[in-house]
Amino acid sequence: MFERTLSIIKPDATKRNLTGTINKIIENNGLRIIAQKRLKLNEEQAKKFYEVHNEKSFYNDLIEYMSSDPIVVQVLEGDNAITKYREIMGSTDPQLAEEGTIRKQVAISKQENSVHGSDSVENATKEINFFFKIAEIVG
Ligand code: IDP
Ligand code: MG
Repeated sequence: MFERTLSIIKPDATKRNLTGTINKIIENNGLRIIAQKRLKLNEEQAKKFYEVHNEKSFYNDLIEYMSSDPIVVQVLEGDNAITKYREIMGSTDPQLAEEGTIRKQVAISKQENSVHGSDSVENATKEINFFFKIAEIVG
């Protein structure tokens, strides 16, 4: 399936000037970056984006972290882009991430894990629309 997915380069990565490094990995794996914007989420926006996790113990920390520094929001396109990007990202916990994945190579911890990628067709559409509304990300 030819798909689009929503990617975020998270604050820990933008702070360490890793946008280019991560983009290189994305492109080397055959995904095309068709839209990209650097922005800073406020607390309310971060809460809305991660509202599915609002019952989790890590939710408050996650909101504080995601609104602490700028992020780079992207739309990626390609064959099976959603699943493919999840594979390129690696496991949520970088200690469990496979060799060659973004998280294995650059992530700091389970929270500061450098990237986000949509996990389903439905959520990809939802997340792309979310960032279109707040920042006119297109693609
Ligand atoms: P995912 O980003 O791999 O899809 P999710 O379970 O959807 O992982 O969690 C969303 C984000 O919340 C993670 O990427 C990470 O930044 C943070 N997170 C998830 N689990 C933990 C945890 O156990 N401790 C701290 N932060 C976590
Ligand atoms: Mg997730």
